[in-house]
Amino acid sequence: MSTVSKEIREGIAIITVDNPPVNALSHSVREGLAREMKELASNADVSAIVVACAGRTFIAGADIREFGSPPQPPHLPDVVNDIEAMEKPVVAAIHGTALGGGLEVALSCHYRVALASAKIGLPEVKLGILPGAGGTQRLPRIAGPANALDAIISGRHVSAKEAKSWGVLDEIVEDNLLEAAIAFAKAAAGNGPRRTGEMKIDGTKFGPEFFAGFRKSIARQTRGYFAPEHCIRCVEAAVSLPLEEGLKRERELFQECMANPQAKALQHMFFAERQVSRIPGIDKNTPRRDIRRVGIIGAGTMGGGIAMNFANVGIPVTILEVEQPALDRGLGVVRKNYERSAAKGKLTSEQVEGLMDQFTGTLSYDDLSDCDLIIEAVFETMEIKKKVFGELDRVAKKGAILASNTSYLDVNEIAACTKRPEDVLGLHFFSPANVMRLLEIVRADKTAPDVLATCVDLAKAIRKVGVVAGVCHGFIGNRMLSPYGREAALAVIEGAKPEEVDAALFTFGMPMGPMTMSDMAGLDIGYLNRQGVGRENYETKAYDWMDRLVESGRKGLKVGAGVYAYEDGSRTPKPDPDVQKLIEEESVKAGIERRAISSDEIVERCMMALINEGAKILGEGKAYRASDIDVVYVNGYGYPAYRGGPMHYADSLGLKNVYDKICEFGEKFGPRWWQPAPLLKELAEAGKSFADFDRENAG
Ligand code: 3H9
Repeated sequence: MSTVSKEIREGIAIITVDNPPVNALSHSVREGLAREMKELASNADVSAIVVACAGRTFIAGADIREFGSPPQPPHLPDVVNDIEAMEKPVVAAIHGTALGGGLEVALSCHYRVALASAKIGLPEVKLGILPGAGGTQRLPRIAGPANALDAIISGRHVSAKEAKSWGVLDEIVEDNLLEAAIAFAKAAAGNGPRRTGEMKIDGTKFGPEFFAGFRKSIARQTRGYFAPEHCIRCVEAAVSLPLEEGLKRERELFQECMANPQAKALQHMFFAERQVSRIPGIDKNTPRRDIRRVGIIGAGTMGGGIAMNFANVGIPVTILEVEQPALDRGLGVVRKNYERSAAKGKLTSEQVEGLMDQFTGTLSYDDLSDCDLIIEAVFETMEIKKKVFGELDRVAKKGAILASNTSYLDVNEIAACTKRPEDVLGLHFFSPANVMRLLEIVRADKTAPDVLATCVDLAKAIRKVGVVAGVCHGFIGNRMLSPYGREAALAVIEGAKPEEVDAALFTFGMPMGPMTMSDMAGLDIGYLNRQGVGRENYETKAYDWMDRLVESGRKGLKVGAGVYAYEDGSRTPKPDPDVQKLIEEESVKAGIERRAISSDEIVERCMMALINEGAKILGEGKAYRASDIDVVYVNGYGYPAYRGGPMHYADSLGLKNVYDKICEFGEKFGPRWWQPAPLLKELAEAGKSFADFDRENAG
């Protein structure tokens, strides 16, 4: 069956795209649109045309799955040019999301009618490319260069209301979209086409200063990314060149983006994020449990942040603390967070009150008896966690899911202290829990499939990206962080300055270096970890200097001194000569002859350590796919998405090269920390990649 069909009603042709799930512009859709336009141009029975879509959305863009293979004609830029060139008015009927190539099709139509719930956007930049079918030329013409730049660089979804205020939409309707679009087309039939490409921009208002200011305003958020600058150059072309030349320029810059490795990496991330919810043994027939009320144990920063996620989507929360002042403080912090959003205009004061109404505070475990899911976010020791789970086992209703927010501890051991281990799992949120997108869902040995399935769905419902991990020390993210941090700390004791280590990894693309990150998290956290379970992971001289810092009271940013100095309450790290002296003393004590260490060596050691641990996790089955590990690192640790996560980055280097490098480090620095992961060795020797592993193991 064709993905594009046509019906003629009283002189109006209705072209319907039906290409589930999101009506992407696959080859057959482009062909169908081109075919119908050609036929309708000479069809004397038709005076106007409506382009609509079946299913849940208007066209959501080019078919990203086709990007890997040579493009097949008709090409999208030609299809949209043909639509715009029609002599009969063409009206787009938009519901759901008109994104990327979908919006480009809509912009090539002469008018646009949309449902009030519809959204439009040009999210190509998130895929490492730019709108390549006229979007960068037509959107500035109709919405103005400032709005166009905002949309193209942010890639955000713009509401119908805002899009109408930009002039992109002509009419918004609450329902009966198709009828409204047909009526619009009938009324427009006598007027002829109104072509977006023929609209004029007043270039005098958008000179070099405007663009320089814009570049400056986005420099921080787009650091390291290739496509944004190319997008801006396209909009500059829209302002200064006639349509045809602008389109040519857009084409050239589009090809440059497509050829850049960042496009591949970002497209990998797009699909990786959509893979995470595919869990072997679980499908749509696996039963789910109803989650109507959530209980949270602990109203600290973590507990409060976790609770906000549920309140935000209308799930009421009972939050438990041991003492009233701690409970009041916790709820006070939640209120402040919401009020801060209100001050930024993101919430009204009524909405703040509505959200706060979702919270019930309690000091009694018995009040958790009506909760369907209870998450503990208490102090990170096994003893305390076991006590909490003992209480939960006593009060929780039958079938309630019991979750621990532990970041390192053994969830099997926690589950075993209840009489219902099948209801127990880990839900590891990342701080600040109301902001960070990542959620590690830790599947314990006895976790029931319906418990896991419920939590995977729940992650989506609270707008998180939920990645399933197996039980091991630190799960996926923190387990990998450990060797990464070790190499960074070793580089310091071997001769690099902390600020050199940070600069090297910041330049690589990390949002901050590991030293600054440790100061922010609190050096005492790592210190405590090194004394506790899993201490064998830290048996190295790497941390001696950090331990001494903690013992001398330098616990990090919160006390104004850590690896760096933070003068007069400043949050800006400043190298401290006292710390440097201490480091050098520790080098002597450890018998290490300090040497100059290049940024390349710092980055290579940290990255190879990360990749090798990732390969171990994958080989042990603690992550289902390499791409899940990439999702964890990009969403939980700020790993540059444009490198596609550590495992994709390894693939881009070639696994043979990665394996050889790790062997080389083993010879240089000793085998203790540089045993190549067996899976890495196997893949490297077979000439395969982590992506091959994922493909071969896809369930
Ligand atoms: C572009 O247009 C370039 C042009 O400017 C120039 C060309 C010359 N292609 O996200 P979901 C799949 S670039 C192929 O879970 P939701 C997705 O993988 C494109 N497949 O649903 C998933 O498959 P599966 C610019 C796509 O309701 C299924 O559809 N457009 C595409 O949460 C459902 O997706 C974009 O970047 C695609 N374009 O969200 C829009 N889109 O079930 C990208 C989705 O096998 N898409 N799939 O895992 C989205 O943002 C969301 O999918 C959308 C729906 C908001 C539409």
